[in-house]
Amino acid sequence: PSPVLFIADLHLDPSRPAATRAFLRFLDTDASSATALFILGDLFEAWIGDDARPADDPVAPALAALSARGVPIYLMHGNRDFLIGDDFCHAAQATLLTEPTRVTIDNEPVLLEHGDALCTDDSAYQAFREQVRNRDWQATFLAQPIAKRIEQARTIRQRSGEAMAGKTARIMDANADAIDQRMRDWDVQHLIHGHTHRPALHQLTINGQPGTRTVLGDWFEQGSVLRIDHGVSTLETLRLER
Ligand code: OKV
Ligand code: MN
Repeated sequence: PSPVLFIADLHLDPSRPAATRAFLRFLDTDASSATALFILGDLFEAWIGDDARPADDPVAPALAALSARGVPIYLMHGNRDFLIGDDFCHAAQATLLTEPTRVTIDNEPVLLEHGDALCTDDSAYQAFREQVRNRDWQATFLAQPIAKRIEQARTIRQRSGEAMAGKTARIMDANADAIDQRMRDWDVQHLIHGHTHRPALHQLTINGQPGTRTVLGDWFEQGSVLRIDHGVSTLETLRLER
């Protein structure tokens, strides 16, 4: 059924209220007439645990309101909000998807993921990812008092900033072999992901057959929404008002 909407990399944060405002407006307008909404990671700029969610957070209630209007919401972790848990998903009335997830849209199998796992040229980042996506690391992190978590998050951010500074755009992009491998492994001709902040509709050949890789954009200067309507993909931009 159509239209299905996909977004990623909103990086919502109190420091950029325009993005949150645009997102809330999007939920009340475009998303309200969708068949489903998929959020493919990095909804939030940072997430240090569901128990640290601000009491006045407008996002979970707005998602729950959309869900109550009959639009199913599917949420995937990104590299910044991988600590989103069951409490948040319950508050948002969203279903957490594991990565990657294979869905059928307009009769076509499509693979969904955040996209950071495809950036295999960045081995330092992949080592970090392995560490923080580990159950024990997460349990240890979440067992700390919130003040300690904030402190550790600051250290992680600082380290990542330093590590990123010396990296080229190519190292941080999705690797063509990783894409090919993933699509073959999951037997799909279509892949949708975010993370690289390079919105595009790519045509490619997988297993000798035509395929597509759709990359969602971020919500920094404008919003980015993928609409699939009767098998036709459109990457739309949304204005962010000041
Ligand atoms: C990118 C690299 C991190 C290298 C985590 C709270 C948490 C922020 C975070 C922000 C930065 C990861 C998650 C990133 C590259 C690193 C580390 C090393 C070598 C928390 C707030 F989990 F503690 F709650 N971060 N990112 N590194 O941008 O993906 O490249 S990151
Ligand atoms: Mn990301």
